[in-house]
Amino acid sequence: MLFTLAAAALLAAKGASAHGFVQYIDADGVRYRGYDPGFRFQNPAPSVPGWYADNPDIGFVPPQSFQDADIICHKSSRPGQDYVNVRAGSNITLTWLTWPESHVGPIIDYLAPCPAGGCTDVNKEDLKFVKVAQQGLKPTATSSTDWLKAWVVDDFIANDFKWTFTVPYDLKAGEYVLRHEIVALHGGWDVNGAQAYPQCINLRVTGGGNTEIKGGASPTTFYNAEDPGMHINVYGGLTEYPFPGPEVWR
Ligand SMILES: *[C@@H]1O[C@H](CO)[C@@H](O)[C@H](O)[C@H]1NC(C)=O
Ligand SMILES: [Cu+2]
Repeated sequence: MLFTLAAAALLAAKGASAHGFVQYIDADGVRYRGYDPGFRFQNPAPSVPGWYADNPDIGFVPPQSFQDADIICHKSSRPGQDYVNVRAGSNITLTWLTWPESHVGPIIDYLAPCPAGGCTDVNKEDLKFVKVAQQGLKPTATSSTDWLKAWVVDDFIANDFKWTFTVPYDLKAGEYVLRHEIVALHGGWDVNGAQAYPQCINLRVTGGGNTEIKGGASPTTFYNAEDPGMHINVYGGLTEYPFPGPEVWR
């Protein structure tokens, strides 16, 4: 009974806000689960590579929290207790539950190496991420493109909420945290209107080369409410987008 009520409440929240989280991760032919906010009603909760977040409303991290630990891997996050096994150079497909079409903005991927003990009990504040990939406006966007069609989020929705991340082919084998994030900018005309949806996933990378990730930083240093890529009006025929956060690694 309790489970049923709680699950129904969560479903209602999902329907009302229709935001998303990464539900599935596919890598080298194996499907893994992300952290589903509904796992809070399961005892024991499934052990998954996706990081726990206190996110029952499937919401976002606001600019007021951009310098707080919540921006690292979403609200009150804790490490995932499993890994996605993936070969260096492989594609990982991240499938979100859903995504609202109005929530245009960049889709960004970061990687941080975990210490010798792996990622499952890492202190998130110690993780140093580099930006590995970012996409925002479609290359075809012009000043007359409808704002809903100008962003890669439109392709992501058309592709059933799937996004591909390619593990660098020469990345040294080991354990990493993938920080995959969509920043929704439909409210970005207002200074605290941007919405960050970070999702963290533990990876165990095999094969690979000798390239180590160096020079990363904590996500608490990445963004400010006033960044031109955060405080931005997306309704005005944009042809260029100033990405927030660090430069893409190498
Ligand atoms: C990996 O994804 C990229 C970008 O989506 C694509 O160009 C490439 O063909 C994919 N590689 C494989 C092996 O599927
Ligand atoms: Cu929203």
